[in-house]
Amino acid sequence: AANEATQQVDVAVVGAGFAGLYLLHRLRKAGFTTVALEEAGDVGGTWYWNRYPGARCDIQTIDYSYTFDPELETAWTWSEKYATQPEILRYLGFVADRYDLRRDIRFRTKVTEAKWDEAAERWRLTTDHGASVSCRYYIMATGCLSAPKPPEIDGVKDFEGEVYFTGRWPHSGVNLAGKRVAVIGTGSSGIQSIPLIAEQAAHLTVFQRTPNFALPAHNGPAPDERMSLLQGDRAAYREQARQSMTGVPYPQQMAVSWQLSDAERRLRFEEAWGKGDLVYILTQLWADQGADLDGNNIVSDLIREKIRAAVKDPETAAALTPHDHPFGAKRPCLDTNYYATYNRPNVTLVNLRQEPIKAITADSISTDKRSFDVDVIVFATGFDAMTGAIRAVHPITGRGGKSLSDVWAQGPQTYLGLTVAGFPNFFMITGPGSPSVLSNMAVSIEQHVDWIVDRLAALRDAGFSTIEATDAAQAGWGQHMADCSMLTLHRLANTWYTGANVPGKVHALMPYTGGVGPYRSICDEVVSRGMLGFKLTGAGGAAQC
Ligand code: NA7
Repeated sequence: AANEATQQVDVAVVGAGFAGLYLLHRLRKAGFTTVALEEAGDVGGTWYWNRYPGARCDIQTIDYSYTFDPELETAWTWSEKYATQPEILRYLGFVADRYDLRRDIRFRTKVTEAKWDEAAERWRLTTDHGASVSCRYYIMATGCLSAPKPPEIDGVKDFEGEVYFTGRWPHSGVNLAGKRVAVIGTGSSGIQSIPLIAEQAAHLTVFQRTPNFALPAHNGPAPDERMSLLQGDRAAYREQARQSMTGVPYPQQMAVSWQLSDAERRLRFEEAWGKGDLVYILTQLWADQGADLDGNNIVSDLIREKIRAAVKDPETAAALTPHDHPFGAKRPCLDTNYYATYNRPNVTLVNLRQEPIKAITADSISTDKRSFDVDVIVFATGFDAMTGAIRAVHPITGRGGKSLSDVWAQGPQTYLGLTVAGFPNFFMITGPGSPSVLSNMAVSIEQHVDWIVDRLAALRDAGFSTIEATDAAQAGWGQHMADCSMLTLHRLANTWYTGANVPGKVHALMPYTGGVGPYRSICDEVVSRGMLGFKLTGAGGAAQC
């Protein structure tokens, strides 16, 4: 039974990042009462937490922006091609103020449990404050890279120096001047922060397990050609992004690698390298680069050449050169001076493939060959991606007392990445099974939010009170996911896309690899075919589609 502390709303949203903010805005406009529950002290999600030196978005900011309100688009001007974390956080704060969203957000409030009440047809969310929320619909907007992974290295607790996680960087900042610093991890967070840490620290030792492909960001003003495309016809530019494979408006390449001469391929590659654009180099060289190993090897080799040219010491260059995965199968990084940083006299690279970490003591990190005295350890060791933040609400109990953790014991199962069979009126934004992390998140978030809010409004207007994916639809989506995954190279790398970075996590390629535009068409088709794959109940009748 509801107690006095229970807040009653139509829709509860968990998270006040890029997704949660837009959800609040849309839900309100659609006439739903709503509250967002946010663990952080303010809006921003990823951009609230990840304050490490050098943190930036590596999708161009003209593309990594809300598009739902043309007036908002012109009210905000980005200062750079790739904005820094503080600027993106200011943007999200600006959006929260402009649409007066903070009044419906409860900050410093963590959702600890969620339970579907079958009789009342409502979700009940418990928070760490003890107060609970009763809602008709429960939406997780908790992000894909928001649950930091524990360091998993023996002796971390014995270390008596300073310890930082890039994903939980202190808001007061960190002074590394004159200190001996260790960075563990060379994904995007490591690659962005290492050059800046090296400038401050007395000495920086980088502990690398797997080298990553990184491309120069060439940051600066937004490129004229992209700006004039956007400003020339904003609506068309945004529409092309929505229909594209990645959420950034680039055309599908038609030429395959073997149709091009060596000289033509090199020309295309050099042009792409000069642009400093991850999506461009991932999609615009030749059509087979992301789907076929032969086409991929050509670009991988060209990047390896660049790494060797940038790093003076051949042994260090060799250690920094990826050979274990196709380019793009693991999330590549954008960098500013990353490889050149290893030419500095105060930087040492430790290749953990050759000398694994044996122990961390009170003041050192030792491998089986050497010991390094350090004052500070920075863990840039990544996240329990895509499912970590969802499963952090535990248990999420659906129909018949089933818990989401049990249902996902063999890997996440969803319908469209948006819903789970057995969990009525429960939705996820950029959940496993959606394009999410293989796309420009801004475009995917808007598509998910629009689809969900439009459906909730339509169901309400038709008199339905519950919506739930059918088992058959969910199994079908799983099969389609598996089929699509055979068409790209993502399955060939051990990454956070597959869960391989978290010990014990089930190995399954979590994002949908079929592309943003095709995914949108499928979601729209589900609607035009009478909510295909969903069971609806309520006073409006019962429908099994
Ligand atoms: P990532 O990309 O998951 O990178 C984490 C890095 O930390 C990666 O190099 C890992 O090596 C390394 N790692 C993780 N655990 C360990 C242990 N125990 N020992 C040594 N090294 C370890 O996370 P990021 O935060 O950099 O980036 C996440 C995403 O944010 C990024 O892709 C963009 O989409 C934005 P591994 O490769 O697993 O061998």
